[in-house]
Amino acid sequence: MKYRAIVFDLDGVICHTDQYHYQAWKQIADRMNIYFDETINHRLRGVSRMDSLNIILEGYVGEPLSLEEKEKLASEKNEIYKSLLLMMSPKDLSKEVKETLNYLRSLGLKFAIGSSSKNARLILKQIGMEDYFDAISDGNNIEHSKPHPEVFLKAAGFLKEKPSDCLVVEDAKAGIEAACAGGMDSAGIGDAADYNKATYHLHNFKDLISIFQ
Ligand code: B16
Ligand code: MG
Repeated sequence: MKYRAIVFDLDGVICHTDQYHYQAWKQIADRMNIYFDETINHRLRGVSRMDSLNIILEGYVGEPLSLEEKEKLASEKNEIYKSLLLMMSPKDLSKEVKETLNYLRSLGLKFAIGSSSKNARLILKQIGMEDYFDAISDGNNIEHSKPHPEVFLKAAGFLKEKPSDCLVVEDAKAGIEAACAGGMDSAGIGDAADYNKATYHLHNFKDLISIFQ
């Protein structure tokens, strides 16, 4: 087989939390009279919490905020976001994703999560996948977020595999760039499906299977 392991991004690949991120940031933005819509929300895909806040603050008219004020806003957003995540359940894991994962696992591939989110474990618990992956590399074990390769290199390390033996699956362009920077092949899906830096272009999650045939 071409690869020994797969490193999956979480949000936008295994499940979808964009709406919850949007609703939580929208409450913060509205309170501060900042214009925020779905298009701006789209730019937050795969981006860390603080970098997301900085993108939203591009629309802020007022005195520049201190780091302390920014941290307070990011943490308020996170509390709202976490309460929204409690609405997620195993129903948020699609049949297609579940069946594809089970098939790929039956081929003997190792699986890791490579997510920028500090809430990755909570999300996995909500969708009933907390014990499914062999390793979880997330926003809690990295210093640099995507497009830096750290989150994926750590995932490969946790699996005890060489980066070149791992395939990264990503929905964000920053994530595809992170894979390239780490010397890893990548499969782009969703927003990153047509990105020319991706090794493979997936229209559906189940298209992953064709890479292993
Ligand atoms: P948190 P991924 C990313 O997850 C999301 O796509 C991005 O929108 C979010 O800002 C980031 O996680 C940080 O999330 O605030 O929960 O730490 O796509 O890398 O799985
Ligand atoms: Mg993502």
